[in-house]
Amino acid sequence: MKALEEKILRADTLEALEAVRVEIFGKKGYIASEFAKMKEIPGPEKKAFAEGLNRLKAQLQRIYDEKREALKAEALEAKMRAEAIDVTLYGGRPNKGALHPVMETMDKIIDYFVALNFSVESGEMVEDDFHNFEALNLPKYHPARDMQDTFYFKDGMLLRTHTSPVQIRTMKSQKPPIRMIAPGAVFRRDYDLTHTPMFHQVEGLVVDEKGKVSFANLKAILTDFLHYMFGDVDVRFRPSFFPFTEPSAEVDISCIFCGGEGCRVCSHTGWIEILGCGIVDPNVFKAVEYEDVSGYAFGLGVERIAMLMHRIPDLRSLFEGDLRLLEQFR
Ligand code: 2U9
Repeated sequence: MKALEEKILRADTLEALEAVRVEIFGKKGYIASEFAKMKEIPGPEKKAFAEGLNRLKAQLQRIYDEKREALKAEALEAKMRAEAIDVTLYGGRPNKGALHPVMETMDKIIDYFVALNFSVESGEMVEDDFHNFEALNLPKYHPARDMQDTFYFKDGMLLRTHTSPVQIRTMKSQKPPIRMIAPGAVFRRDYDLTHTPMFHQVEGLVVDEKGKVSFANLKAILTDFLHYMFGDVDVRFRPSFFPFTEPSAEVDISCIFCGGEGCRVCSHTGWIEILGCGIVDPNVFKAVEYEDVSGYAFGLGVERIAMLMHRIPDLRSLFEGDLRLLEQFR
């Protein structure tokens, strides 16, 4: 019997103990086979034999139960040791986010005009033909409406190609005078070093009684704005064309990289184009049924300005969500 007892005590894992249990207490185990011998025991001795066997079984069972409890406790102990967490260990600090350089630039632009009492208006990104094109003096068959440049939906709606529909809707819902900017995302089918299918614009519009708003006002405010954005730069207005303004101009600043000497960034011209502007075309006022007013408007691409301010060579890198780029703008 000592041998069986030893077997139980020597089991060093719950699995090993289970094997021993089957060997001793199982259907074909030692105890069962001993009871099977009963039928060969002569009648008078049966009782004593059975009693002895039951005693033995109870004794082994007790040793087994104790051993099992001990092994279970050991296994639990080991599991807890393996899974222990030292809550006092230093865990590092959570990564703090930061404004995306495009949003930071947009905020800086918005701040300037808010300080001058411009309202900040917004609208929908899905627009109709009237608000995105027709009302802006871009009639049917104008090349800017080309499928090549504009994302159209099947029902004729489109993704706005500029924020100008916001100005149209603002003029339709408010009376002059209007001093507003429209910052937001716009969409064009374009993808290369300096173009992405989605980018951000800030456009501005000032409308007042005829004669109260002049090209001189426009020149003054935009020159001051560009000094606010870029510091001590030269500013020049160059005649240009936009369907929604007449006359129109493009505005350049002296190159912030070479100071006007000429370098690769400014294509050796000494100047960098920064925004477009003009006096609102009378056809635009006709479309919104405004009479006896004059106004000026301007527009700029936010990514382009962010690229210049941060010397980012490829516009697409602003939209890849690569933390190695974004971490440089903390
Ligand atoms: C209304 C009337 C006039 C908005 C204007 C520009 C000139 C312009 C470009 C700058 C870079 C677009 O993002 S860009 O490619 N914009 O040059 N935008 S005038 O004129 C308006 C807008 C709305 C009702």
